[in-house]
Amino acid sequence: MQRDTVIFDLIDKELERQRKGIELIASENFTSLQVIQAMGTSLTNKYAEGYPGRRYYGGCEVIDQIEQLAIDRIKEVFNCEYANVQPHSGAQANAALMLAILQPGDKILGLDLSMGGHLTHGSPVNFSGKLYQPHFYTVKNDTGLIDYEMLEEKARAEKPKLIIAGASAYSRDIDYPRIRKVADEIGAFVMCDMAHPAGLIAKGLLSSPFDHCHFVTSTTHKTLRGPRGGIILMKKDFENPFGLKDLKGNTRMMSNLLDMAVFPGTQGGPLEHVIAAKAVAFGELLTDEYTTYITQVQKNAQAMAKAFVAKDYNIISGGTDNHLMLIDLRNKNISGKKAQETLDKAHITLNKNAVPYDDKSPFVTSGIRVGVPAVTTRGMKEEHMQTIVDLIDKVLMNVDDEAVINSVKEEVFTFMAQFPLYPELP
Ligand code: DSN
Repeated sequence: MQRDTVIFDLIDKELERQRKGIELIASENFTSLQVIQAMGTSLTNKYAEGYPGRRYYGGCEVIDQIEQLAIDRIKEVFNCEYANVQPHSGAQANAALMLAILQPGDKILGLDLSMGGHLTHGSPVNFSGKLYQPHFYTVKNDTGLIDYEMLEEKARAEKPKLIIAGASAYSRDIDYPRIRKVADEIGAFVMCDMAHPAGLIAKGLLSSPFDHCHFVTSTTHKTLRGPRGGIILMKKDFENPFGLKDLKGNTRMMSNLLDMAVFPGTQGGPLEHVIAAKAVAFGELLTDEYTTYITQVQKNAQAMAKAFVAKDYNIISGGTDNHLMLIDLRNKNISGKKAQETLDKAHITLNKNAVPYDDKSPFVTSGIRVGVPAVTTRGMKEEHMQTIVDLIDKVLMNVDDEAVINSVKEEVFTFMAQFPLYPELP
């Protein structure tokens, strides 16, 4: 077959874009080359519906070993009893989890999307807000911190079946014991969606949700630095409280309900080439090299936050405990949209983001979200964060000056040339 040069040329262009620019999207990262290599393999050819040792197709003896290694490694990373590595994404992981424990119309309580939450935590445009009855807690206007009093009040008033901890634009640690306490009081499950800070949790740099949440979900491609995908974890398996039994009359364990909710509940054939790449990344998580990396992520985020504050940028909550920060640009008279679009021209990539109590629409927004996992993978240290903030500031102070934006772009290219990305690739 003729090589598809059209697509491969575009793939080369995308790699070039990634190499030359400053990547600050908080949910992105650069995997190792071996993670990419595992994905581009013959494993994509294989159907393996089911789980290791209990598949619906023949020829799964190799696939079984790969998937089992992925399971074993991620269980070791988080010291937990149960892992399902098949969810195609974080959203799929959350969908399966909710399918396993909720009925349509059941109430759920999560952090409002406009306050830093996530679509799958009850947004009306998402399955979670359509199938279930969503209720929300917020962050406090004055501190930017989660309003735990409101969470407790809503929990007691609405008695949701599920309380969701976790966020996609929140820079502080989370008080899981406090959430569990009110959940126990009303008989609710607690899940943590740790998609963003998972890597920091893995290495003890943030509080662990595992002892306090019945379920933990995550993506695998953010701070965990694996391929795009999702996982569902439980520190301890337990008997399902719904009285569901298997064909032999034994009460099914939650692990069994979760497995069934992923397949056949919400997915078909697992992406075994991605699961192999997850296994590779999970192996990397167990190394000292990864611990050094993720520790540097936290240091870089703090250095960057300090540099922004020194230039009078308003960081929600005043700083960061994790890998990201949310910046309110209203004192700079620039919208999030304008900031994102102008920074893009200088090859500095980040996303516009609503800030708490935003008066602008989600398409415009008053803020930007900035994260350091990707630039830390490129090898940057605290001192480089100052350079990045200087470059961002230069663009944002000159949004209508093409000459300045172009000169920053050239500075970005020169700066990034020091930090090679996939030097083994052409
Ligand atoms: N889209 C992801 C993020 O950027 O945080 C969340 O799913």
